[in-house]
Amino acid sequence: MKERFFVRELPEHLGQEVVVAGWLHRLRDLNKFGFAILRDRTGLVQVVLDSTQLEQLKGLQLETVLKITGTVVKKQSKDPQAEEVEVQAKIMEVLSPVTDVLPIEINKDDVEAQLDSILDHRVTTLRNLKQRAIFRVQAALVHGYRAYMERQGFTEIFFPVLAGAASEGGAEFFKVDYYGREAMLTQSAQLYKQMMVGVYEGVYGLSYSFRAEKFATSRHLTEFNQFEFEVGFVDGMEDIMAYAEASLREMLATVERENTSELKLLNVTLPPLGEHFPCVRLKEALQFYKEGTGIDETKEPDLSPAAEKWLSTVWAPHTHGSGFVFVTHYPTSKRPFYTAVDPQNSEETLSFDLIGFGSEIISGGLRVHRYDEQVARLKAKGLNPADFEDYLAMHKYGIPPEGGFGMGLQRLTQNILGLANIKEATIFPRDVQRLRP
Ligand code: AMO
Repeated sequence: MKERFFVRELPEHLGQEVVVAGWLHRLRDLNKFGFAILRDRTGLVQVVLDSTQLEQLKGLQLETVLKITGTVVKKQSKDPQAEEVEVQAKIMEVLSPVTDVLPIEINKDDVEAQLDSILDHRVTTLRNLKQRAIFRVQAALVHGYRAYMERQGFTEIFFPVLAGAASEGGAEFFKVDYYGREAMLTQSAQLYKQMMVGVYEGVYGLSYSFRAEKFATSRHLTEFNQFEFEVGFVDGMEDIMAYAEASLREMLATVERENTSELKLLNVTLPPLGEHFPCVRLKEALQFYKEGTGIDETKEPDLSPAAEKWLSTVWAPHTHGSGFVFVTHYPTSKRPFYTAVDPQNSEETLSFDLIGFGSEIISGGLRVHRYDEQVARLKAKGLNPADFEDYLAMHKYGIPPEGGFGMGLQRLTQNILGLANIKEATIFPRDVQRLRP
């Protein structure tokens, strides 16, 4: 629509005739005249309608799509959600009449319904201003990530989703019948991003990851995205953690820059970053947790959700002014076959998680880059090296010492916006029960 103006631009056009177009968000019919609140992708504006225009809307429901030609004037009656100006309508065109009442109201501050109903009606509930703001923030995270990685001179890669071997081990994968052969949906882009280190040295991309999780939790999806990263010629795990921290800082700065109005609408203050993210070994982290809370999980091979929460929302902010903490040296038994083992202690790996504002958002580490060692590690994990022939080709024909990380897109969005359930941070979530819309 060539001549269209966006709601956000209207204050600059006071006194002018403009064309605005959008959805009928609210309507107040006062008989002789009325107020329509029109919503476009930039905001809400009040449109003053005369009785003929109100007549045109008879029998039509909210969300009817309208095109209005009118004059921008200073606003008389105040709607706190709308702009300073309003439009005095001259001509109103109904572009798409809606005759059915919306299943769930979307024009209040919040959508007042259970999460499952909100998700069932995602097509319309996402039109609510707060709901749609979540995914503007998510998009800005992607912009920030890409900008950071491009500046480092790394190459963006698009990874396959159908694969012949599982990367993360365990039983959490979906099988697919592929012309009579068994294939699976990738659990991550792990194997592919590593292979590409042998070509481009540094690669990144946004992957689709599938996990056949057995239970629905507030932090797990069966389909999600990861910011993937892998780089060669590193001196150690610390190099990779530095990339993780720097990229995350840029992503959050991008959100602050691009999403001022969304953050305000969602009433969100981003987590404090501190000067640098603290870094502790798993054993130390569990010890701190015990000392801080009296809960003894020091024998555990991993952090519990409660420990992750305490570390990132209590311990790290108080000791380092940061909502983020790196936890390193996870047990060899708990990390996948590609993870490098600590030469000082074969029970531990050179791997890390970044816990950020409530729970784990990044997993990464140094990888095994020598052929013989990788074959031995596969065998030790009970896997058959023959199933990993393509993967092992990169080791056989030379890759440098390397490592990388994966950062969950939806998990990160959930945590920084303080959303109770990861599904709120997923545009069309898939979980144990949900496969629609
Ligand atoms: P991992 O399995 O820890 O590591 O996943 C990395 C990050 O992805 C997110 N995540 C999830 N988000 C939603 N639902 C899930 N079921 C889910 N599982 C994981 C989390 C997590 O930190 N290949 C390695 C990464 C690497 O070492 O490069 C991997 O997949 O934010």
